[in-house]
Amino acid sequence: MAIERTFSILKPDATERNLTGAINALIEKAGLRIVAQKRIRMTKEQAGTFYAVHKERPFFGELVDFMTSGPVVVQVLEGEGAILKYRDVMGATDPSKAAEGTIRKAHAKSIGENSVHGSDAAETAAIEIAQFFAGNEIVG
Ligand code: FUP
Repeated sequence: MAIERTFSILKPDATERNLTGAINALIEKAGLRIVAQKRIRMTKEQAGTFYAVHKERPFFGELVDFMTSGPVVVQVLEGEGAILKYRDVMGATDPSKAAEGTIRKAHAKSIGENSVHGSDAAETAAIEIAQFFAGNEIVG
């Protein structure tokens, strides 16, 4: 399996509860390397662009409001098969369906406030990383 990069967000429900370190520990324990990281406050425009694929869904407005309600930590993670590996470490979108040992099982509050985002494919990973990081901010 090839070395990949994926895009991660620690969402406002996680930063609010001071879980950045606890979640980063699970990421690193899984063998993923945090090769870029910054704490930002997302604008509504950034959140709308990021979740444009969900624009027509009933939860879109709430999702943008939530993602802009507090600080987030945006990250680039690197490792063998990083995209699928991080999806495994995150667990299911709905925390009541997430497996034991996953970030969402341990920390997510609900399907909306579910602590983390991770890219779902190589194409989206590249687009998402480029939305938040310049090339020289990523140090592998
Ligand atoms: P995931 O890839 O696991 O983050 O899940 P999706 O891309 O399906 O959903 C993106 C975000 O939309 C979720 F993290 C939270 C929000 N969402 C809801 O609020 N309600 C839903 O029913 C589905 C998703």
